[in-house]
Amino acid sequence: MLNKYLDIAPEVKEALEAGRPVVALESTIISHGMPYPQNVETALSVEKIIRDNGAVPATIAVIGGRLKAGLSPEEIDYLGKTGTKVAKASRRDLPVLVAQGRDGATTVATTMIIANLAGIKVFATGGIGGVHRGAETTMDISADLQELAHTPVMVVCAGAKSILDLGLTLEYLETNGVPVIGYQTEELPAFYTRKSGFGVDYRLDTPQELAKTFFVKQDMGLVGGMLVANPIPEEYSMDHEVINKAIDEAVEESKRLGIHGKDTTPFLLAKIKDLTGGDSLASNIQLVYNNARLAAKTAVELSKLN
Ligand code: PSU
Ligand code: MN
Repeated sequence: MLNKYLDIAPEVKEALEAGRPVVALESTIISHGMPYPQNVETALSVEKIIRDNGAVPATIAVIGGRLKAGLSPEEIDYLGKTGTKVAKASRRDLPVLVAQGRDGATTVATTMIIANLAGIKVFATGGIGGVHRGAETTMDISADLQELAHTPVMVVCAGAKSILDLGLTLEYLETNGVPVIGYQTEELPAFYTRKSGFGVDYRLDTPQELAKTFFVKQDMGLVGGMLVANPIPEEYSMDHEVINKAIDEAVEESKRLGIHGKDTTPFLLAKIKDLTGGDSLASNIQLVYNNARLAAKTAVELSKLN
């Protein structure tokens, strides 16, 4: 597809034109979600995992005001090294960054927008944004949820962190017609742990079923995306008490300091990492790998249907 603001990397373009599987990856997780150099190492390993599972990776970002679908290792290194000095780019930030020729690390929302422009249907990440705890007064609801309502991209995540109000996040997705699918589970995973106490809408057990469901959704002309929640592998999941204590403390501190707006999620993620002495980072990396594998396999199945 042609868009004058979009650059598709040659390898990604070739794959898309030939109908071969491609998986989109976000860049906020690189610049704002993990420290350097683990962020760059993880981003490059994720790309390799996608290739090993039969798809072409397309890491997405805004660089010099251009929407990029597919980055070079040098560009990934730049985003990781520059870290939080790269603007976190959600939907509302895009026009300013493009008009001013600036860089942006794309959130789930913005990665979905650019993936869709490029014609990429499957996207792997760690966790999505959602309805924050206390949103009934702060109104802090991630733009990721609205994007899932409108933009036809399948997002494979490890559920949502309990920095969010998971119950309200599920209600919001239901109202907006977004299917929430548990991969081999009936329960919404809570990112660092496999269980949250909240059920998902449907359980599907194979990449084929995920691909078929998403294909049919689009074929029916139903707008919007689909959320696949893939639990962290047992051996990397964290102790419920340890992680929930760290999350509660992080949420308390963010309230005390009056953190708000786009700073909330990165603040909480960094605080949780400090409080768990880096254990949460190791789990975070493994669940992203796990999602990359599932997304690549699903993209392979989807390419057989399209
Ligand atoms: N949740 C995580 N890790 C992340 C994010 C969320 O567990 O890195 C990032 C994603 O890029 C997500 C964004 O799209 O934070 C949501 O930010 P906000 O809540 O400001 O919309
Ligand atoms: Mn927010």
